[in-house]
Amino acid sequence: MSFYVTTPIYYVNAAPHLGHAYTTIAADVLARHHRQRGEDVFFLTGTDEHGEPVADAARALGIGPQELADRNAERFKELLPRLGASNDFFIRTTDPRHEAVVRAVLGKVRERGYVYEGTYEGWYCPRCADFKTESEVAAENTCPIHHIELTREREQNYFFALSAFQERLERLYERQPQLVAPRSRFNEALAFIRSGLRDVPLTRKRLLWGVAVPWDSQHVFYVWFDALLNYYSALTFAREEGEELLSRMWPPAVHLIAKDILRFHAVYWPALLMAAELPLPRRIFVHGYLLMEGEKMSKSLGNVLDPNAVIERYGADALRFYLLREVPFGADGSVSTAAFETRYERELANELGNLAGRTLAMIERYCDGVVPTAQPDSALAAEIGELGDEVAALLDRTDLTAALEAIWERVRRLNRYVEEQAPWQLARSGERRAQLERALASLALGLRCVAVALLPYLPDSMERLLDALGVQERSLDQCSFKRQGEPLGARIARVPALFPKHERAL
Ligand code: ME8
Repeated sequence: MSFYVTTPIYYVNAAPHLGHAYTTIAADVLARHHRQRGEDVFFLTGTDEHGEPVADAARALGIGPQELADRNAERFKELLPRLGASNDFFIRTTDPRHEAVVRAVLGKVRERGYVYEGTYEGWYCPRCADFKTESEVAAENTCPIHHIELTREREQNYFFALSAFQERLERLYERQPQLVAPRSRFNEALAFIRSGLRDVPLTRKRLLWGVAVPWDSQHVFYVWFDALLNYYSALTFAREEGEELLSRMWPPAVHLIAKDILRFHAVYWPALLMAAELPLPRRIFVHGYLLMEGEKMSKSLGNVLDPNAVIERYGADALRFYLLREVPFGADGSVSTAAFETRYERELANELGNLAGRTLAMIERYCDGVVPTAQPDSALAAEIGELGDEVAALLDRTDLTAALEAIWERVRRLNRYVEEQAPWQLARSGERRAQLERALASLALGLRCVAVALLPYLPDSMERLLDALGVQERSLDQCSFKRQGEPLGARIARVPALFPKHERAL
């Protein structure tokens, strides 16, 4: 079973911000979870380096576009280990190997009769690198996303015959109701298709920062066609020669995107793949926007929270947890430093951190640091249940927030169990030794279940916790309470607080 997951490739017109980190973290959670299921996983991210957004930003800085791309691609790359991202490759669209694939695939699309020459006229946003339909144009001819004035563009272009795919796309949406999620986005994309597709420019003449069109040296490919093909091209060169990534990984299991680029992924992309006779992605999941002060947080609007500040003070795990816990995955949601600090303190430090700290400390104190091999509590076993299956089912629906909530319910349950059992009281009387051992064995098992399920979300801290607990296995099977074995009988190690409290605010 293969699982190929992608993020959008980010524009290098500016440095990465929290919005980019968000998609990357979500993709990483899915990649890590599927690895725990023993699947063959490939996780791709990278940078989109051509087109007007990049050329304009470079011009404003007085440098060349390649120089800007090199500078900012490095910043996107550097952010990945800081986020704890376990991507298998990082693609840059100025890589000549990518450019060659773009030329080959789009050349094939032309050979198959889906490219023709014509004149285009319409409203264009240089930040979106996108033509707006009449209904999308905001008041006074502005872009609804960037609030800048749109320009009226008229040019001689090569066109992609998107309209030829109208019926095939409608049929695809009928056949594959899971293609786009959440449902509201599926409906939105389908409504766009049903409203009647028009052909779209495939190349641009004025703009010279792009992949040269092989059949006409006056043109470069429109950046979106170049960009979308990254998902395919990467697999042709991301690994050593002889490794068959394409046949192993294609088609993608899930593309993660935000709603700003829905139309490109849910309409143009399947049409392009059909035109090139390539299998289609299984799923496109559209998450919402992180909002700060009620606006989409974006580099061009300037209201940006630097993920680096959070990571430096609290670590990547805290940022990962906060974003996926605070904002229901698929919906828009506000983020703030105050809400971050509250959740960190309440949930990571007081709930999970204390559960782990107390469990380890009690095993140390009452059992000389060895997890008792007692028969665990069957009532608790029923409540922890098949956590791994539950999480897997929710993540198969790309519901990262619900999966985290399902795990968190167990964290809370285990904390209540500590209070109910009050092992410190049981320890006072020798007669209740069996009950004490059962309680501590149950807590250690329960902690193993939640820590393994949380590994994709909190890879660094849960790795440390599982090591301390004496658990070697990391597979999802370890989230079943019924499965005994590790860490019963293991010698535990004490670790410093997983989520230390901080005096200073962000
Ligand atoms: O669109 N909240 O690049 P981009 C949540 N190069 N996610 C956000 C966000 C926010 N406030 N801001 C950005 C492009 N994102 C193209 C993509 S793909 C073939 C080409 C995330 O740098 C989200 O994933 O503008 C969004 O779709 C993406 O960054 C846009 O990144």
